[in-house]
Amino acid sequence: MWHHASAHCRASEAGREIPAAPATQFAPTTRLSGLEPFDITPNSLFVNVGERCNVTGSRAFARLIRTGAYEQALQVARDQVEGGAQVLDVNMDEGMLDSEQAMTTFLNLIASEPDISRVPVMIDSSKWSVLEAGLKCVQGKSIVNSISLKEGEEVFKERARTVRQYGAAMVVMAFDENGQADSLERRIEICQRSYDILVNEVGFPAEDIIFDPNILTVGTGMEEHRNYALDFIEAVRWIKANLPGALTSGGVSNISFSYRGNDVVREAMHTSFLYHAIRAGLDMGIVNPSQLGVYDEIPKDLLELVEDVLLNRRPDATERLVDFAETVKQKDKVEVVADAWRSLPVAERLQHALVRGITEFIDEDTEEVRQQVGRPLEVIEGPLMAGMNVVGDLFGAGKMFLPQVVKSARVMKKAVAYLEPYLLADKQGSERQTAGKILLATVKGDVHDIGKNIVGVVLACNNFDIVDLGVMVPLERILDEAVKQNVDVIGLSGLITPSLDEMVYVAQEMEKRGLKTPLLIGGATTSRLHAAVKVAPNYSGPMVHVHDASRSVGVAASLLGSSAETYAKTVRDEYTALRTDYAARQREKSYLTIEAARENQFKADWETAPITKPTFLGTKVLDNYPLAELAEYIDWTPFFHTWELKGRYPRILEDENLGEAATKLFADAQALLQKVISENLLTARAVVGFWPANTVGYDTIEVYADDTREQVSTEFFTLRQQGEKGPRIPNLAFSDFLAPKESGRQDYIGGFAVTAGLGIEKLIEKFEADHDDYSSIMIKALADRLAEAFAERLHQRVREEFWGYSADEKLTKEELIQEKYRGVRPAPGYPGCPDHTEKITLFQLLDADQQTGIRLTENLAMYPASSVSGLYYAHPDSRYFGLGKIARDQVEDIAQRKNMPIAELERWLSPNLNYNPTSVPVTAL
Ligand code: B12
Repeated sequence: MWHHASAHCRASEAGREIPAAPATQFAPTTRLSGLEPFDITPNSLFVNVGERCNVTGSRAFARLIRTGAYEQALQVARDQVEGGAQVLDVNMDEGMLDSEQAMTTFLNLIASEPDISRVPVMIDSSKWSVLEAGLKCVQGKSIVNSISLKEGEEVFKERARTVRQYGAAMVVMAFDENGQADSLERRIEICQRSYDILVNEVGFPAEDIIFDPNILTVGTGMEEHRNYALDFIEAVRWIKANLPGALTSGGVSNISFSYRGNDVVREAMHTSFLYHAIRAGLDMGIVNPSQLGVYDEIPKDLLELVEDVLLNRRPDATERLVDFAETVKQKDKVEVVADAWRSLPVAERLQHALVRGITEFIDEDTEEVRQQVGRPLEVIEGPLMAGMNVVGDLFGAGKMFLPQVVKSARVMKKAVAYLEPYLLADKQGSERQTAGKILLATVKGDVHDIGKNIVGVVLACNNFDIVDLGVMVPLERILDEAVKQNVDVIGLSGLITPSLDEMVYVAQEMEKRGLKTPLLIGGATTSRLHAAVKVAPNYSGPMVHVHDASRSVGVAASLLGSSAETYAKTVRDEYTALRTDYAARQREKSYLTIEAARENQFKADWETAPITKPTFLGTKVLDNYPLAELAEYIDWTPFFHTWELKGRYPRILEDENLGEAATKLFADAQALLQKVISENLLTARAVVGFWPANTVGYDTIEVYADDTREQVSTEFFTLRQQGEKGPRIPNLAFSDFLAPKESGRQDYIGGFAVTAGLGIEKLIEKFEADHDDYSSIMIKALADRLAEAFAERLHQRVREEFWGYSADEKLTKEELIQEKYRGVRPAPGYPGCPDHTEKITLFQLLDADQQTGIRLTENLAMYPASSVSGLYYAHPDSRYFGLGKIARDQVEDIAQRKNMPIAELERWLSPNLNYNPTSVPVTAL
């Protein structure tokens, strides 16, 4: 605790009263802090409070906040701190804003920028709720600005106590039940009364009270305003003499409001006013440092006119200053750029901007280099690439993390975009020396591209030239483009299992066309094993599976480097060994026949099993689902994984190594998420349904048209584990969790499809047009999180409300994420139900395409990408499991029940087959 010097202590020991020790006398010190402590003593110099993070005082700042441009808003804060602000005033009072939220968001963002949050914050609002919202997020000891007697003594005391509880100092305005003090007498009366209540009744430390005796505007032409400046100055003098320990402050720019638009006059007024007020004892003030000059440097004629007004020295002072104001030309004031790095040589500035991901000055710096070096290409190959090499090295050495690298890439892209017209105009050609040209594509039928895009950015940062063909790219197009653009490497990406085969087809076609281009395989479902077993035998050229973005650079460089051949051969040998080993292990594994597996099914006690009838049968659509509600259900851990920051949220924010990068990333995510929520930039929509259903013949689920159960409307086919199990371990299928028809129990199954990605294209387009991969990846990652959160929230509502079998379930968000509830929602494609084709039945039942706008691609991925669909089982023992491999007898059996050619089903299930289907075009195993 920072406090408290004069507290006296009363200990009671064995019932004996110890007399209070006499209060020690200290010179009162006001101790504030951001990340660093900040003391104000009677000997301290005037304290500057930066005023520009104020939506009421700065139109530019208001616009940044309204449009969610928090990154630039942070720059405003940073500029002030770097320009010498010792405290940062933050004010979000604007009718169009959700001020509590804006305050919270901005303060949280500041907290993750140590170069800003090192100084204390002044939380500034006329609304108590906003002040409290602010108090909840600031670190260190802040200042609340302000409370007053306006709403009476009780409210005043209560708020003061709350401020005290939060351990903050506070500004007290000279305002009471009768209004704002506008004369010296009223100022004195209110400040004295406030002080007495605070110090004597509330026990508020005097040195934490900062009086603001109202700086009001002079030079308005109104007689009664003429003494305002003097009254303020005299009030300060009185407070310092009569209210021991208390500090004084004020909003300085108010004084000159009538001269808005004339910075020369305003600057002189602020400078002179402060000069006099500080001499009277003013401790701090909310100021714009760029509107402050040096008292002695104010031209004498101007100073005289200004002081005539401020000190109320002549009746015609205002008119004389107005006349003069019209004659002074605006001084050409160059915006003072506070950041020290701006004075470095331009190449170093570029490097600084690249490493730090600062886009603000990139155009002007790029232009400066261009003028110096002449040729635009040399700008890229010289200082820009030099900067990016530093980024690449830092990333490689683990000193920079993926989100920072993606931000660096954004700076680079903007610089290159700036140079684009010059490159085109440069007649001597602008073919850049790169490390190689790499084509990237998400294969046909797959919609996910976050992973691929990240890889693209990381490779581009390392001077590879990227040709990105996007998502759902048919193999013909991939290969035609590869040839046409003469690429050095082809990289394929995929999220779902059907994409694995798609990649095999690409490899086969490359072989057929006689290509020798190195092939990279990546994406969530791919693996070294898949590459070794399925891809390698189909392609004689170099081929490598790449686990993640950080490894992509090393692999690409090896494939194109001087020892490329040796490298490719090493990988090929490795894959051959892997394949042989895999085949041997497969032979060792024992599988049951499907009949035996069924015999060993999970047997629930269907006589006693609780079954609840859903509150409705058929479907229900939830359109335009409130995003703010979904945001609360986000599981953030996978979000960090997306950005290759591996760790659990929230602990990751404190992690010694990753903490700083994670905190920054999280702040950026929060800012964008708030913008998405407040401007409704994404639409979330879901359809949920329940149907009467029973299991028949172990693995088929009959869905009935209505509760008479006379007509079967459709069937789901579940897959059963066939690997041999230990004693009393069942061979599971999801159908085990639904009452068999012969049990006589009438059971129900549920289904859902949710998306949070409607409307995302527009946003992505905008970000990409702005060369902003960082935000483009960010919005996709957020939409994915919202989709998953939607699935979680909907499942909760299903249990509690729509199906209602756990009507009084009360779980915390953590318990939800840990799935401590009854029932499961397996999604086709997940390990227990890898058959994506069941999605077709599900979509028909839900009429999902029509009801939600989610479309299925030819490989049964859902578009928009941020979508999830699945079934609901309610049995208390229902659980998730992995299917493992299955044998041909089961595949034949289902193919027959599904009425699907066996070869087709084998294609869909290929990663799960324990045999080598002749129909799958894989040449060797
Ligand atoms: C997050 C997630 C989701 C999110 C978002 C998906 C996304 N952004 O990719 C949501 C909730 C939307 C989702 C939905 C679904 N998912 Co999902 N999902 C995942 C999860 C947990 C993480 C994937 C991820 O985002 N990783 C982060 C990104 C950055 O990594 P990445 O894409 O893998 O990319 C990295 C590397 O792979 C590599 N890389 C990627 N591409 C390339 C290309 C090249 C050339 C190179 C060199 C490298 C490279 O570098 C990247 C960066 O490091 C995985 C499980 C897992 N742990 O992988 C399941 C997983 C991918 N999902 C799965 C499934 C089944 C689905 C659904 C079909 C479920 C359903 N029925 O609703 C849907 C399909 C969605 C659709 N649109 O069709 C399965 C897929 C397996 C299968 N049988 O198909 C997985 C594997 C889960 C599982 N164990 O079953 N999913």
